[in-house]
Amino acid sequence: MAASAQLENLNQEKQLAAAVALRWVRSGMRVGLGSGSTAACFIRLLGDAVREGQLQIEATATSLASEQLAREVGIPLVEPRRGLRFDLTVDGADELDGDLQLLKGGGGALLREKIVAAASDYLLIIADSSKEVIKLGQFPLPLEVVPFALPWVLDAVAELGGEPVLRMHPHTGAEPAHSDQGNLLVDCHFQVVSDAPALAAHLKTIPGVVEHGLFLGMAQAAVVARGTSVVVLRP
Ligand code: ABF
Repeated sequence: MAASAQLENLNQEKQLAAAVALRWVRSGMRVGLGSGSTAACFIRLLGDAVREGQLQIEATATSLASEQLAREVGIPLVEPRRGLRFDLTVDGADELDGDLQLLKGGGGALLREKIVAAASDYLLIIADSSKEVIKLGQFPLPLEVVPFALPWVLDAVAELGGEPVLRMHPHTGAEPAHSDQGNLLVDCHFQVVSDAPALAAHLKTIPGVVEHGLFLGMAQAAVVARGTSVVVLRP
């Protein structure tokens, strides 16, 4: 299949997964808004429902990009505050395995995504069929890293066999990319993550690693579009 046709199919899958995920939303909910292109499909559809008066919700976004989109489509936003919890968070993923263990952060929003996911009663993942994997790790595992710590983090990840690569700005490629928090992003090429809980625990011990992209035991369900059909996966 031509690459353009394959890309079109994936975009249609993203739209389909986003449309099905909208069924989880009820008026009165506080909703966490994910990041990435699939989550953007959901945000646009949610904005339509809010503007048409079908849903009354409040939301918090997991990235400045998603926040801007939410404002554009008319979704009322709430700022983080003590005691704030989300009834539902809808977010994408780079990889998801059969146990709904996730690898996230390809878009660089992993820190806010994990913060909002941890404050959510229900995390629903939306994905196209390309995200389903047997084992996590073929997609490089992102880390958010404090700039001062970079050299030592690169050494520590290399010792783990993770082949660390500092993420460069996607358009210029001339300078490092930065997260919404102003930190650096390091992509770790493990190829296969054989023990995700152990790796997750180890990464958090490396000084200067703010967060990693393994989301383990956090998702309650995933809506995955496979062609023109949709499956709902649960751990
Ligand atoms: C986001 O979803 C990120 O964690 C991840 O990178 C992205 C997946 O990208 P897309 O939906 O654009 O395929 O939550």
